[in-house]
Amino acid sequence: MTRLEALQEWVDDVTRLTRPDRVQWCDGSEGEARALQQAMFASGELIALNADTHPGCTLHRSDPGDVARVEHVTYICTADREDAGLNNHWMAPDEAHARMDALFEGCMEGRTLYVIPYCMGPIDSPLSRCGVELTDSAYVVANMRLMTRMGGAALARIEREGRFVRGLHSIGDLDPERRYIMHFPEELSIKSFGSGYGGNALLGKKCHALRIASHQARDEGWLAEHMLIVGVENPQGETHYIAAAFPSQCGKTNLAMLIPPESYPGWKIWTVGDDICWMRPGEDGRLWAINPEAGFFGVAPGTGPDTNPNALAMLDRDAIFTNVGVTADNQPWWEGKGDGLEPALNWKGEPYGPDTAPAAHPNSRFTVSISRCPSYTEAAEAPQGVPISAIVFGGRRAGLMPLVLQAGSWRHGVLLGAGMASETTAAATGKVGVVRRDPMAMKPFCGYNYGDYWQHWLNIGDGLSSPPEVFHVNWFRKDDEGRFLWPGFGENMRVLDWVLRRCLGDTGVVESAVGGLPEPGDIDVDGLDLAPGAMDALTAVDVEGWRRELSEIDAYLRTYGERTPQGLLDELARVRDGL
Ligand code: GTP
Ligand code: SPV
Ligand code: MN
Repeated sequence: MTRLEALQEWVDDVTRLTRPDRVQWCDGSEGEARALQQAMFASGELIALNADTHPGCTLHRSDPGDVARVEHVTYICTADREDAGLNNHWMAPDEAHARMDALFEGCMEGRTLYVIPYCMGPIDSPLSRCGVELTDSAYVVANMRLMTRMGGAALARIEREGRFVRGLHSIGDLDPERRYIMHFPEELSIKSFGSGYGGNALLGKKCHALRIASHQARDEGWLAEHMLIVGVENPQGETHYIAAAFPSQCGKTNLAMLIPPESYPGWKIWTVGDDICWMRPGEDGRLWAINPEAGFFGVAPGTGPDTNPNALAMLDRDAIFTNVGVTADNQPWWEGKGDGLEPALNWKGEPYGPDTAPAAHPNSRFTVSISRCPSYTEAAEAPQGVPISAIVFGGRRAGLMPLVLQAGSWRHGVLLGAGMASETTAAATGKVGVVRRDPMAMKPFCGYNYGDYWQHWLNIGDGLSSPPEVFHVNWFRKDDEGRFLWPGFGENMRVLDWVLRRCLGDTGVVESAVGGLPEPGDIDVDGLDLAPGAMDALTAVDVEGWRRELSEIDAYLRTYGERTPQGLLDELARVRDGL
């Protein structure tokens, strides 16, 4: 129940359409969470894990056909098709509503409709935005409770502001043929049917905080991005914040909570966010960022003591695991966990063996509150956000792209972002390992025409007197035998160090046509076991390769026709001439 008429009317309308047995308004309390958990244990939707080794931890096994985002049935429904752009699937709003309402009709019979008021961002921040998700999935409620500020305080803000994003979700019958994720950015609403998977079902995350928010941000003069936010504190106690955009499963969670190598005594890493970043120009001419989320929905495989010890440390209590394996004594298990244990059951609950590997689905995930992260910082709660010194773009590229490249200007930085490409991963259904264009790591998440989006990025820079420096990194370069050239993970600190020294003007740079590169020896490789010649390969410019790359980027940018900003094409021409 609410005193906000518009909200009550919408809940009543949805109740009439979907016909649930009961409606439950969620308050986000402990008691509510415990009762829901008990109900899910009873229904089998959730399984309790080993309470001695993992108190409060649970496992959810999803439908085997519902394990990732589904980009081919994700739509942006704007009145004008052009506004959605080639980067999105489009459907006319009327048609989309009709199709979705037909699916939702009576779909909650025998089920409970949960009303989830949530706030994306600190509850008292002017940068935060609220929404209400209506769902028939208790698993969604449990996840939203960790991922957002959910319940009474959010509802109070919604009632005060009167404006909120409306998200309607049902798992339906999990039939992939009857699965759609529809966005109506002009109405601030979302309709999602037929999937219980994170990005499709936790509507505060990709649907609201990226697709709807990016559209809203363009109108209101800010940015909603697929970026981590990390603070780097030097031994003098000064902290600088970096925002970094890598595509799905390309290292954001890992970079956001890395542990510096031994050669960095006195340095500290502070985690503000690992997936989404909302940034606004401040009165001081800098960009200020908040993490709209309150938890992590992180990739489990590969999370081990050598790669991401901070993540491992937060996963031993009060976490929800989705589609991981379990050991004989019911501990969660995944490839790369490095605990010396053996899986007994795979993610489908089948006895584990060579024929039923891998134990964990490649897109298996953990959900956990950000406050459990050892490198969590209270700065994540600051209403004004944190000032951003550097923006870093990066992708999964076996060849060409160097370890790190610095843009010569904001405009060049926007080109580096718009020219991004990366190998596809298990985060979305479809082929894995195919290089595709993924500007700013937003290909699946930009809620409007990419051409307009790049122009918006250029405009934001024009309004900043102290814009962040912009960089491009690549942790995933391989040698001819397919081995990674760079050790990655905690060692990425060495690159962040160079990035910050460049921001402060404390070190030089080797200028090249495609961007600034580290001077030989300027990236500290003390204690690293690099292959001979690795550093040369990682910092070289392959002129022929870059010619081909730039001509591909040119052709790609031009597919957006009249919406491609002239400023971006001019910048590209400048770089090509320089080569
Ligand atoms: P989403 O949650 O899908 O947006 O992903 P993310 O960008 O947060 O990716 P995440 O940090 O979870 O990493 C995805 C995979 O890449 C994991 O299996 C990691 O182990 C691996 N990975 C992360 N950082 C590095 C790195 O520096 N080098 C290498 N080789 N692999 C990495
Ligand atoms: C991603 O795919 O980029 C994720 C996971 O962060 S999901 O929230 O499911 O989109
Ligand atoms: Mn993501």
